[in-house]
Amino acid sequence: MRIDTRTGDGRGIEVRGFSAAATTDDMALLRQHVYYDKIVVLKEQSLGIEEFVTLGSALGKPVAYYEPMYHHPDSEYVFVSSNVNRDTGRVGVPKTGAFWHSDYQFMPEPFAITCFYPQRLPAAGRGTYFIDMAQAYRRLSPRLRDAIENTFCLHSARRYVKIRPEDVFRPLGEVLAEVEDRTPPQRRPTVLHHPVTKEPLLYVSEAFTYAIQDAAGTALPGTLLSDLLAESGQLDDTYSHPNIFLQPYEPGDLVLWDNRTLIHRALHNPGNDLTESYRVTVVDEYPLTLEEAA
Ligand code: 7UC
Ligand code: FE
Repeated sequence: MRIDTRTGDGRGIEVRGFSAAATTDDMALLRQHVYYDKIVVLKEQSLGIEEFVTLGSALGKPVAYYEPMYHHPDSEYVFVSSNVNRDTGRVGVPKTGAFWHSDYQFMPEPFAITCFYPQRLPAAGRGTYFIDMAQAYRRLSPRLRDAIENTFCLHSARRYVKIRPEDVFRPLGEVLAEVEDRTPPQRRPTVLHHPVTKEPLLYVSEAFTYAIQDAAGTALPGTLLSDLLAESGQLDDTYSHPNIFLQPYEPGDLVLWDNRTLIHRALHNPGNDLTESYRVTVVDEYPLTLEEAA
């Protein structure tokens, strides 16, 4: 295994010669790089479903996505984003994650690491935009940094939960009530501290964060949240904000990222080229944030 701090077009560090037979020392090293460098790209991989899940298991504990319609038929731990129609029917869900978010940010236990493995890349335009929220926090204006001290945010997936094929003809109100019941809002400090790097992170996303409160639970103005989204770069639809960077994909890339520190937004092909990707998400032995460890 060779770790290259030289980066390709994206910001991730590159690893060549990674093999599924990596030692536990290699895996521990890889995990440290995920936490400290935020993105690690394993080049030239050709893993089957089972090997991919095994890789995830070496980094943490894989979690099956709560909604089975995303699962790969051979493993519930593999989440499939795909617009491919096979003879045998569809697999996974098309155009997932095309909005700023962190995976499972709306759940009680968000993932520590996301392992993303494109299977079929369109001719042009498949990549992932990222924002490092530790950097976004450091770059906040002093006014905003002061204003969010000792505040909390509410997160919900409600705006992005996908309608399931079996829900067709159900009353929308009933479906919405079910979403609230299965995935109730989560309240978290607006600024978290990464349990490994100890860095302060701005923990808000355009897709999932919908309200900000003081410590007593009193609502703070919505403009405070929209200012946070704007300053961190999440309202820039031209993607030219200095906090945004694009990680492009080459065939064989398998990308690992720190899902606490980074938020991401899928860049899907503007046309309807066939595209498919797999992902395995894991939790680690640390709490989401240092505050929870205390
Ligand atoms: O279909 C999707 O875009 C899935 C999204 C609502 N959740 C992904 C996640 O892991 O949080
Ligand atoms: Fe995602």
